[in-house]
Amino acid sequence: MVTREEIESCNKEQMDQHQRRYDQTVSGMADPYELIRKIISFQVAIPSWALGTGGTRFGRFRGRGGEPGTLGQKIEDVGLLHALNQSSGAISLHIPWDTPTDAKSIIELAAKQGIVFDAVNSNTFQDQPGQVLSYKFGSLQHTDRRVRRQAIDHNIEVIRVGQALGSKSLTVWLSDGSCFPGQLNFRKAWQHTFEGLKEIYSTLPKDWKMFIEYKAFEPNFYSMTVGDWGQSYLYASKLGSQAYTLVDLGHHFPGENIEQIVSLLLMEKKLGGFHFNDSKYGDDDLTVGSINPYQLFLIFNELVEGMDHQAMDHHKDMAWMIDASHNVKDPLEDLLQSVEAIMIAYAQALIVDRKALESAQNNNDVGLAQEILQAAFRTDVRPLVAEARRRTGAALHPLGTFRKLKIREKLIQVRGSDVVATGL
Ligand code: RM4
Ligand code: MN
Ligand code: MN
Repeated sequence: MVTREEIESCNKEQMDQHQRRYDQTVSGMADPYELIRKIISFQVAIPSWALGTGGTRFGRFRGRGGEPGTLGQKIEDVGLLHALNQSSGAISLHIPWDTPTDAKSIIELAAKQGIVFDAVNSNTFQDQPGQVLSYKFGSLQHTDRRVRRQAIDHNIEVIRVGQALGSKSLTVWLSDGSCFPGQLNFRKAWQHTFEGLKEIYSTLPKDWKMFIEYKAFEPNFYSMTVGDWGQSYLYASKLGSQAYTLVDLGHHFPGENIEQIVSLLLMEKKLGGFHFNDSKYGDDDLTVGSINPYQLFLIFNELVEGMDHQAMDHHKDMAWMIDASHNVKDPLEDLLQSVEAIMIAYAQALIVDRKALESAQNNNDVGLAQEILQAAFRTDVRPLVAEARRRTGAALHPLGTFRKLKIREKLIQVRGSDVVATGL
């Protein structure tokens, strides 16, 4: 669908302008090559459910078409993104939305595109056709032990699916909770959930991690059984060293200090995974960096600081994923924008003058500390990120190249305009 030559020829047209901007950006930087090296190795997984047009509880509008109708086509889509940016070399599957029927051929297809399998995600927040018992009143928290059993078995099955693909982690996001006061005994709900997680955890292969994702509200609106980082941390720390908290940016109340949460979880070695998106009022899974890029930068600032403090590998020691839903934009364009926003915030965090910041903090020089952070945030690092892409054979401008090469039009030609991808 897109070749290296096509990308290169688009790059060629933009090369003069790029070179000028790049020279200017790196002129004052001590070691731009080290920055470029880090940017190149940073990879963000794409969730299998984000490749189609999403909807809201008020319905779903048609997308432009050409959406992936099969898991194979979803992998092709991630391959397209990866060809354009060389930064999204992984896919995260949601089971049962994207259960592979033939693991071997799926692995081969992914390998051809340079794609690996990131965390597998279980789904006990919906009833599936033919499912025996309903999750209407929760899954692992349920008052009926048979429903709990069904949810535990599903998670164990998801681990098995992931093992066949080479995944190394399971993400458990539970929608369990209650909609009205009095509906739930909080303590029993917590204990049931913990018992279930414990059983799932006990089947985890030794080289796997388990991520407990929290969410402040929705679909339950009065209480969530894994509602905040404190609850997630409690489960994860009681479970053991293979269990971690997963932070999804959209799962907080407006105004929450997510960067502080990140910092403390890293301190406790309990931050395992990350779901990127943006939101203004609640979890609306908007394009990363579209509403509050400064917050994204502040979060990355803590991530880099905390990971460096523990000598963690920025890429390998954390599961990075986009978790978004696209109601009005082309999903592939939206994902390209999200990855770009992540790489920009990451690069900005890398150029924070850490020594100067530490000394400003020690001297309680509040004004200077702010200046230092904002100096990094206000640096236009886009040419640096573009250069990292160029060096790996990707596009200087992924979105522009996607449009120029008419990739969506080609997908519509091949797949038609009526296919609807599984997912949200
Ligand atoms: C949830 C949560 C999970 C995601 C589902 C689709 O809000 O963010 O990570 O798998 O949505
Ligand atoms: Mn999520
Ligand atoms: Mn979410």
